[in-house]
Amino acid sequence: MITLIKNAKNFPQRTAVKSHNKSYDYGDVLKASENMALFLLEGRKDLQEERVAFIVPPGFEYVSIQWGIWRAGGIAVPLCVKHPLSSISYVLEDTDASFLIFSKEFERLIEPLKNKSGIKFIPSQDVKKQKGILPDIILDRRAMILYTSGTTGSPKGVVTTHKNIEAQIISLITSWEWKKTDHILNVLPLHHTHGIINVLSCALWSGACCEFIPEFNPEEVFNVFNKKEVNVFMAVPTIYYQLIAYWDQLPETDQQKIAANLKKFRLMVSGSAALPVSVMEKWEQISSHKLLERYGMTEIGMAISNPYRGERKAGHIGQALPKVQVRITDEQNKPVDQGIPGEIQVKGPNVFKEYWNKPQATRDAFTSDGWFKTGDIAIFENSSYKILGRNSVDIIKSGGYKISALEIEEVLRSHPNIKDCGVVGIPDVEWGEIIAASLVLTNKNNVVISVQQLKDWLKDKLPGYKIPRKYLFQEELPRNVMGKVTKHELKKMFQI
Ligand code: MLC
Ligand code: AMP
Repeated sequence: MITLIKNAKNFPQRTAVKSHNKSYDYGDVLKASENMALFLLEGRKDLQEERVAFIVPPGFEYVSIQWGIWRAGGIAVPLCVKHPLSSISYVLEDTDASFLIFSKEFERLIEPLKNKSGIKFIPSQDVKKQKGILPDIILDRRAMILYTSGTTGSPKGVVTTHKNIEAQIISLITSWEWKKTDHILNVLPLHHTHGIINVLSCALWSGACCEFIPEFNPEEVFNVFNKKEVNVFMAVPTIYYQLIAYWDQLPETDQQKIAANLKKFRLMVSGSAALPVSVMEKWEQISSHKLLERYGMTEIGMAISNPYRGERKAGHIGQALPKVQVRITDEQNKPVDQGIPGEIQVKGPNVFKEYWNKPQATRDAFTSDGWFKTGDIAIFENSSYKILGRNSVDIIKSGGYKISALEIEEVLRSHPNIKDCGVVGIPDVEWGEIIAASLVLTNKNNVVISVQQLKDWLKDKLPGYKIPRKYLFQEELPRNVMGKVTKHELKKMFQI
């Protein structure tokens, strides 16, 4: 049986979830997820890994649906609540989803999809009490597909099995000493591993409480902290940056109240992007906590972490987590000596099964002896790993989101007045990187396009966080002798 479910049966009366001003215990989650599972099964024995996409706000409903899909033997495909229709449609088609479960907030958004054949549309409020028997799910089965951007155009579906997910959870529970008395606030999106595994699933595995607010907002976060229940917090560096900026402008009495509450936390973690040393230091001044920085990826969960007990080094990501093998290699996939930079490669039960329906991409992602190639460049020095960069300029990390420059270029090129374009990430202390686009326009009918018109045009083609924030209009793009756009040159042009 899926261990998350088995564990929950041990503490039915403990509070599992707080959302929308209500508390739900583990018994409530078990009941609601059982109803969901039986509703999906409609008398069948097992969903046999059918894909079930769902789009609901963060909270009790999300958890019940996710667990319900797992208990019915389906593959959970959580959708981003901020994605435009085109991105949602892409995921539904790519996964060949059999179901789309949606709450009423999304009814209008998904309306145009309803003519798609082969998908059953389920309003979440239609799921009622059911009776029946649930299948026994073996852990080798596929459990979830999360979408991640890569160096090849469109996002790829990362498939994890229940075994992968359990390995990812257990290594964090052990290393960060999760307890059933913990109470975490989840402000992260629930279509990515950080929010789903590190925050939600670790809490629920432990019998702890996971509290949700509808979306990240610094004032709301501090309001919740001031209720003095939350003792664990995890976020991307951009969120810490924005919390600091908000705290900075508060009256001194409010600042002191927040600082006193933060001091009592058990653990505060940063990850998904490099934590600037300035942010780490300022947060320590406010909260008296040295943030625990860790490193991970959708395909592997978490791999490397600073210690829970012991020295947390600024600018470093720490050591390999339990049961996760990590090595640094050269371009021939040969391990390098300590102190030499190279690619981080990872092996272990935490590593994903495959990219959905992309056997070649899956093969390309691994060495011949089974190590996953992360594409991140690091060095191991003074007993700790330190990230130095990435081996592709076409991957951008902004606000903790991984973004493919190529995907954005492809969309921009479909604009009737754009002849050519180059997209790059520009370093930024708040966002990690800011997306910047250089455009060569066609002179068709002497049309001039404004940045605002472009942003409006992009809005229904790309999620907000993939829309470039900086633009440069050029006669031509910088290219090397082979004719390839020189992205490093382009980056410099934005930084002048
Ligand atoms: C938003 N804005 C941006 C931006 N995103 N500006 C520059 N770059 C970006 N990427 C601007 C908007 O234009 C808007 O400005 C304002 O910020 C608010 O927009 P928003 O859409 O409301 O943003 P918000 O929801 O506040 O998003 C910020 C955020 C979000 C930090 C909360 O980016 C976020 O949730 N990030 C976490 C992503 C995550 O979970 N990644 C983990 C992946 S897993 P204006 O002027 O219009 O008001 C992984 C593995 C691992 O990486 O290791 O964990
Ligand atoms: P994603 O594909 O969204 O899961 O993003 C994974 C990527 O985030 C990794 O490949 C790294 O590039 C980056 N990342 C995660 N944690 C850190 C960190 N602590 N420091 C620097 N980069 C990080």
